[in-house]
Amino acid sequence: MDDLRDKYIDLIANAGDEASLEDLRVQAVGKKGEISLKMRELGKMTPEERQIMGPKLNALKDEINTALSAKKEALADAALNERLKSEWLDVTLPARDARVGTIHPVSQVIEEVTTIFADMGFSVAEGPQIDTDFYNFDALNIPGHHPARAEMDTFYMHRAEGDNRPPHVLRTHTSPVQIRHMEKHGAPCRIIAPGRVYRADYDQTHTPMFHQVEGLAIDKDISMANLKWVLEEFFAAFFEVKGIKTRFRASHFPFTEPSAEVDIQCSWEDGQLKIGEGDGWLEVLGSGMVHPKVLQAAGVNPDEWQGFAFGMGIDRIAMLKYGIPDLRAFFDSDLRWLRHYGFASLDVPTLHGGLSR
Ligand code: 2NM
Repeated sequence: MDDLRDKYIDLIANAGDEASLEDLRVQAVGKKGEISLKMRELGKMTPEERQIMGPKLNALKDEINTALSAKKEALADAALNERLKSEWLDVTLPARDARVGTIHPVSQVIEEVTTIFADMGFSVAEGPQIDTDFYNFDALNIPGHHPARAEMDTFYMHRAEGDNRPPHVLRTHTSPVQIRHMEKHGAPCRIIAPGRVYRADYDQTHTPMFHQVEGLAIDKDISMANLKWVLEEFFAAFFEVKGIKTRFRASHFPFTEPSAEVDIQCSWEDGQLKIGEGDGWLEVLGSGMVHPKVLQAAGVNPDEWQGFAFGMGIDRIAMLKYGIPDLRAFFDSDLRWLRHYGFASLDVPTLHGGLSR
């Protein structure tokens, strides 16, 4: 009995985990364990022997059971301590660098342009990026045979055979927004239409999707003089140079008559472009008096109303203002580029605070 005791007490003390401890329990005090077998032998003993051996065996069984549960508890404690060690977390460690997103230069410039024109009483109009060829072309005095349609590198939407709806295109300019606005709200009006436009063209200076802002002012006595004032006011505010000069050159667009291309004053020294000074010129905008046929197509009586319109590329004026060299990088979603040229999200442009800081 002493051997049995020493054997199990020793084995229990050296058990490495709960599984081997359970094996030991079965081996010692389980139904067919060594102690149980010994207890069964009690039946073959004389009453005198049984009186001695019975309590001894029971005491041994108790002792082993006690050792088993003490060891089980010790093993569980050790396992918990191991886990706590490996799952330990220093909550006082500094957090990872906050990776804050930035506002894309195009979004920033749209906000700036909107702010400047809002101050002159213009509101923002929006419309679909997929539109019919009527709104994109016909209403703008660009009929089917007109070379401007071919020049536009238009993306046409696929049409299934038997589809009799009018052809749809990705808008090549935001002018259809202005047509829809006049149709719906009539005259007078003062709106700008910023947004995405599409032309099948891709090289150093062209991307198949780019951004445009067009403006439209219709009233009873609007003239080119109003156009010139509004544009000079805009350029002075946008490029943050007082008294910036503009140059109007006669041009031609189907949707305006007369038409003018507008340059802004600039200097180009030691490879440095400076806007609003010097005697160089940079073309930035197309404009003119809205063609009577365009007003007519939009349901505005040209005998009663007239107005000016203009259009310019947002991506291009963003490049000029913020010194961004490559247009194509605008749409690469390169995080390094976005962090470098992007704007803080709370740096909202205001006229009094300076449009950009
Ligand atoms: C330009 C140049 C000149 C223009 C015309 C119109 C509309 F819809 F009112 F007729 N919106 N924008 C316009 C005029 C656009 O972009 C170079």
